[in-house]
Formats: sequence, C-alpha cells, structure tokens
Amino acid sequence: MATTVQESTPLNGYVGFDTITQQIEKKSLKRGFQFNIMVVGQTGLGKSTLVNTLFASHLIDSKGRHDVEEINRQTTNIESVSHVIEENGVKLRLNIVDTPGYGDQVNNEDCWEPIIKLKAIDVIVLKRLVEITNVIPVIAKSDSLTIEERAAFKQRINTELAFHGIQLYPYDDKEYYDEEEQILNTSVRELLPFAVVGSERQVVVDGKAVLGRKTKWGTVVVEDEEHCEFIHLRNFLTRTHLQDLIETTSLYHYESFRANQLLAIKESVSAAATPAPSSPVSSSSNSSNGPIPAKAFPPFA
Ligand SMILES: Nc1nc2c(ncn2[C@@H]2O[C@H](COP(=O)(O)OP(=O)(O)OP(=O)(O)O)[C@@H](O)[C@H]2O)c(=O)[nH]1
Ligand SMILES: [Mg+2]
Repeated sequence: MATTVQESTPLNGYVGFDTITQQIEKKSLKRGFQFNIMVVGQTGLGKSTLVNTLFASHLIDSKGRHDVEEINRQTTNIESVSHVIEENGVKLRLNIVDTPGYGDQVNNEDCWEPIIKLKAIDVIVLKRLVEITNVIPVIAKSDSLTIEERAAFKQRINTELAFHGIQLYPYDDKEYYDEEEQILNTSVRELLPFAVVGSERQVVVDGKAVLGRKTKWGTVVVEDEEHCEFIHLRNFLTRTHLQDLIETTSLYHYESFRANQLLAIKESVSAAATPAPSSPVSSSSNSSNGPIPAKAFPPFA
C-alpha cells in the first residue's frame, strides 16, 4: 500500500501540539542537563585550574601550591567528581573526570618550558580520544608564550593534527548541521586550539574584582579577550555548543560504542560456536585476550 505524504496539511481546529516545546522545556528544567567533561594533558599544565575557571566555582582541587612555601602537589589518580550547578533555574549536572598528567609523572621539571609541538604521546592519546568522544584542544598557560610563539604554536598544532587526520569537534558535517551552524562551526574551528589562561584568584583591575593572574610585569585578566581566548572557549562550551556537545556524544560516540560492543559480543558468540578444526579440546577455554572490540569508526567518516 502506497503512502502519500503531503508537505503541509491544513488543520481545521486547534490541536495543541504546539505546546511540545513548553513540555520539553518544563521537563528539561525539572530533570536538569548532564554534561561530562574530561581534562587530559601533561602534568602541571593547569587542567584542574581551567575546569574551575570555566565553571566559576571550585569543583576540583587544583594541585598547585596554596602558598609559596608549599611544594607542588599533583593529581595522581583519575578522579571523577559530580557537581550540580544552577543558573537561572537551569540545573547542570557536571561530571568532571580529572586525569593526572600523562607521560611525565616521573619528571615534570620541563613543564614550564614553552611547548612548541605535539609530543608523540599527544598524538597517540588524541587519536584514541577522537574515536570515543568530542575533543577540543586548548593551549593552557598561554600567558607563558609570547604573541609570536602562540601564533606559531597554533599553526604547528593545526598542521600536525591535519597531518595525522585527527578530527576535532566541532565537526564539518554538511548533513547534520544547517548552513548557519556550519558557518558558526567554521568560525570556531578557525580559533582552535584555544589559547587560554586559568585562575581561581580574583584580582582588582580598575576597581573591579576579576579572575586573573598578577605578576611583577602586569596582570593577565582571564576574561579579557585581548589577553587570551578563555572567553571564546567558555562561550563556545556553554553558550553556543553545550546542547550540541551533549547530543553528538550520545548520537555518534555512544551509538558507535554500542554498535562496537554488540559486534564484539556477536563475534565472540560465533567464535565460541565454531570449534577450531585443529583443536581437540573444547573452545570454551577461549583465548586469554577475550573478544577484541572492533575499531570504533570516526563519527563523520
Ligand atoms: N601561569 C599560569 N599558571 C597557571 C595557569 N593555570 C594554572 N596555573 C598554575 O599551574 C599550577 C598547576 O595547576 P593545576 O591546575 O593543578 O595543573 P594540572 O594540569 O591539574 O596538574 P596535574 O593535576 O598535576 O596534572 C598551579 O600552580 C596553577 O596555579 C595559567 O593559565 N597560567
Ligand atoms: Mg590536576
């Protein structure tokens, strides 16, 4: 039986389904939203500080010094914390995964040196991460770079990311995003990686208390776009792309993960059902590695 769908069928009376947006809003406000964020990178980069700066609250312990006498403490375990933050009646359930700095736990004495390229471990970690989640690169502690170094570093990172085919968020998917969203995404991609500065300390500038870092030579104001790109990162994360980050994680990454898990189960079941012809013993002893999960496919391959 053929089904014909008319473009738009006129209504003879008020039905009331236009209230669906209010219904969604009401339910969403009641439930709140969940946002998972994980910070990954070298020890002492300022990961914990950045998360606290982003959400304007003390969510995770920065392991830096509380006073100048104290030696630097480090995040040594993967720590997951949950917080509910609220703004104008909107509840955001934040799950923060704070990871210890990788690759250099034994010796981090070079962490103050300006970084000028991605390390091999960065590339390996990034390649794995983009398969399972939305990845947004940042240059932390950008106050330690000169303007020229910052520009050169950005360019270098982008060249390396392109060379390794690492697909970052926001994606360039013409089917998923409409024209307006594509323009916005392109403008965001041009800013990547965001060169940011983090601080939980308030400093007084022109009589106003602002988040910043005061040094002998001046004050870096975190939210001043003349100083760094923190404000662009925060606007992008919270004001323009929060909903899309949540949606694409579930739509692409979680679905891809689920499909791979199902595939792995299917493969292990069929492997168990077909005994190896040369082996006289039962195949239930199986290989010690268990099922090898199929490689996750990139979200917009
Ligand atoms: N100059 C400068 N220092 C920063 C910045 N962000 C954080 N710091 C300082 O760097 C030190 C380390 O910061 P953390 O946030 O603990 O760094 P982390 O990456 O979480 O460190 P681990 O957990 O040990 O991997 C602290 O003393 C911070 O105050 C920044 O943007 N600029
Ligand atoms: Mg930390």
